[in-house]
Amino acid sequence: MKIGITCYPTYGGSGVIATELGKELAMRGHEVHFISYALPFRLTKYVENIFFHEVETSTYPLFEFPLYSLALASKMIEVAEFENLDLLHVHYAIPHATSAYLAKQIVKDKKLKVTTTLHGTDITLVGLEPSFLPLVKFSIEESDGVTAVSRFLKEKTLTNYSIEKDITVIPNFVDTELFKKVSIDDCAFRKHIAPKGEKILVHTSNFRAVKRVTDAIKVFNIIQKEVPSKLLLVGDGPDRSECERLVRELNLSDSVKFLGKQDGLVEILSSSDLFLIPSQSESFGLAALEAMACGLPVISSSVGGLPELVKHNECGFISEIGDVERMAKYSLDLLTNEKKYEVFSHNARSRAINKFDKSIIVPMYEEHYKNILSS
Ligand code: GMT
Repeated sequence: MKIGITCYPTYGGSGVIATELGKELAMRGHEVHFISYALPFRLTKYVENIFFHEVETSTYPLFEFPLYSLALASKMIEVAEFENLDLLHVHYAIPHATSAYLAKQIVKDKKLKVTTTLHGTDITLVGLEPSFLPLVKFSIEESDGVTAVSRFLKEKTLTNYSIEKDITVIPNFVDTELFKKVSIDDCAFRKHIAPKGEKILVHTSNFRAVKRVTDAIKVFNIIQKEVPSKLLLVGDGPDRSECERLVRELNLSDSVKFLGKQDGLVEILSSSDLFLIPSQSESFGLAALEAMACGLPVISSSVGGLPELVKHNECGFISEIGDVERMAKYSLDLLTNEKKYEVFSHNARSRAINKFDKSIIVPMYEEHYKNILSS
């Protein structure tokens, strides 16, 4: 198949999934054309069968705001016609599904199909803004296929947008051959962070309000009073300053490390013991899946698609949003009980391999494409 993929190319789960999917599809012999304003950040090296088409927005003085959605639609038309695409697969509904709808109406060859993958805040937050809602609803309804990354997100979409549409649930996936614990025996990173053999907790996110990163710090504050430990905060975003303030206020500057955006996630996860994800809203929780693949039990809130990923009392623990006391209690339970920790760690990796490995999920997308193309 010849597939056009559009996603946000910067840090973020939807861009990661779109890029890894494109890479895997190319490995399986499909021709993949990424269409976006920048090279997706996980597309770091040349891969046969993958092509990148940059969307450029013109800067005419009259346009106070860049016309990205229209520039994207124009590029989609150009690529679809010139490369003879079978389908456009857009990740994150806003504005990609709308641009794709426009492109589909305009391309000369009317066989072009469009499928939209709903990822999270496109449905649960941004798309619900009254001014956006009708546009998002229309663009979803007009897509030839729609997928959602969890059962939770599917239900939310059907209810919140009063849509009667067949939505296929295709969960996030991970390459468990890549995301696996690397030997930490001689790991300089772990020694540097925890020279006295302290436990290491880790949280990775884009530091947006929905991630409740301050809760991760509050959970850690309780834990470190009982067990010598360190907290690694990976990523960056709007709430980082507030988090830094809280860390100073709680006198935790020596034990909480802000690492910023990082590429070497596998080494960081391999050096850590527990993953914290206390989100307010999380349609799936790709960051938690990557941690599980590296054998980290997960302490999470009970929102969105997280309970579909984290089996409570098997590969982690789930608590109510904001219940930092309980999250800390669960964390301490695992950090002070080696045998239990080993079982949870093993369960976490096994679940990632058996349910969410790329070899299981990518064929689901191929099947989805076949259904759309034959409809
Ligand atoms: O909403 C975000 O924070 C970003 C968004 C994205 O586009 O990167 O993340 C969403 O998509 C991921 C990939 O499908 C999911 O794993 C995340 O759970 C989801 N985030 C939220 O629902 C908050």
